Amino acid sequence: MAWKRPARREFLKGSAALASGLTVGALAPDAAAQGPAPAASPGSAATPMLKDTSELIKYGDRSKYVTSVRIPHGGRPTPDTFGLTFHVATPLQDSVGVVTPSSLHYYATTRGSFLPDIDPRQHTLMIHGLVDRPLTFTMDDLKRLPSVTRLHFIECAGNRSSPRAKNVQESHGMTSCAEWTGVLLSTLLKECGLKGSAKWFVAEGAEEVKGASSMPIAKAMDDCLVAYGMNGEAVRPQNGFPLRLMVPGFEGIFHTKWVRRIKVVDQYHINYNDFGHLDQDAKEAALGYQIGPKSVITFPSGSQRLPGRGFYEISGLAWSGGGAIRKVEVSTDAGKTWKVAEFKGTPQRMAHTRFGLGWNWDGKETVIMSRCTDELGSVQPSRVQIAEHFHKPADPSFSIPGLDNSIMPWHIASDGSVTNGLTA
Ligand SMILES: Nc1nc2c(c(=O)[nH]1)N[C@H]1C(S)=C(S)[C@@H](COP(=O)(O)O)O[C@H]1N2
Ligand SMILES: [Mo]
Repeated sequence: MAWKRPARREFLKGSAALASGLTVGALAPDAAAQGPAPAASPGSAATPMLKDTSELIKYGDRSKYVTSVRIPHGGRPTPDTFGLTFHVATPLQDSVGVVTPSSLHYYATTRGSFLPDIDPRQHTLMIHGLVDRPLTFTMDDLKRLPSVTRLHFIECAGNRSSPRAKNVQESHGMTSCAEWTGVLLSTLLKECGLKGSAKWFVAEGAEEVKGASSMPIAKAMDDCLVAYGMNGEAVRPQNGFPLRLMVPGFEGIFHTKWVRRIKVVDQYHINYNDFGHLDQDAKEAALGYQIGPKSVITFPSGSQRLPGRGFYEISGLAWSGGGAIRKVEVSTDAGKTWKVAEFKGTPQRMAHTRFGLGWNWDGKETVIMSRCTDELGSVQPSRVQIAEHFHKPADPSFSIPGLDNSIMPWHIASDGSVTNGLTA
């Protein structure tokens, strides 16, 4: 490597100057003093060594120093009256980049802690109803067809900027983003031949009732896929192994896991999942099912603590059911002024987009927040704007009906502790 590693102190000075021309705060000298010693060369006596066991050779594990874990989602009592856990939330506060590792992807539970345990050699997907040729595909059949690989988020409708949430895992942990590989549903439907009367489709998972939803056929022909791959390997059992439906940008509940049957119909069919989705006009329904535009700051966020004033890169995620994210703005003065954040990588359609903004914290109490705009020009609203829309601007107990894509503020106290900005 030609690049020579600068001393840590110089590096911090350099980056802060680059970012904003501001002086390095009180943090930098401390950090320089406490910074890690230069890494010893591998194999030297100073470095503890991990034994490369056959398990590690076969399927690697993360470092024992990395302890980030999923938690049962707190939106409902867990376990509930029936002993069941609702959903399991991903630790967004520790996330970097845009891909959620499969082991940390949030998931919807089904029948408590029981999961369909499906032998892929036995699994089939049947497509029937208003088609010329009903067809049944085995997993091998599906893997012979042209595939697509796309980055997409999934988000449960229960994800909300709740004043009760202590941190971003509790408020927004029911969204994740993965690289999904599979076959476009339009490829399969063209194979079957759609009849002219086809207007809706119903997807059903292995549990027969839960997971069944009615969706407009136009969405099926646009960008839905049946996915067998997730982040470079098979979809995990918790996320629908061996096959799950992806309905990019629609509420999580439509992304039928363990999908085994798709019926093409001429009208809306009510299903177990459709409480709250009673719109029978396909165009209205499609809009109503779409998530966002939505964004949240993941660092600094609730339960974290800034060690002192000085330079920080504020980091977060933005996503929308309406397409790609076009702009993210960040406020570090409780919404008085906004700065345009930088994208880390190219925003993808219906995928998490990582943003960052360099910030020099002066050590004073403040509130930080982000808001995004998607490719349709829709802008993420504040809670107050949504309350105004429902004619309840001054009601402190106002809770947002339906999907909540409101701005999430984080309060930073002068001691650096970060808490929910809706309650502070
Ligand atoms: N078959 C089936 N599919 C399902 C569900 C289910 O209970 N059964 N839950 C849905 C809900 S409520 C959500 S939010 C998403 C979550 O997808 P994930 O578990 O892969 O994160 O799956 C959806 N698909
Ligand atoms: Mo969900």
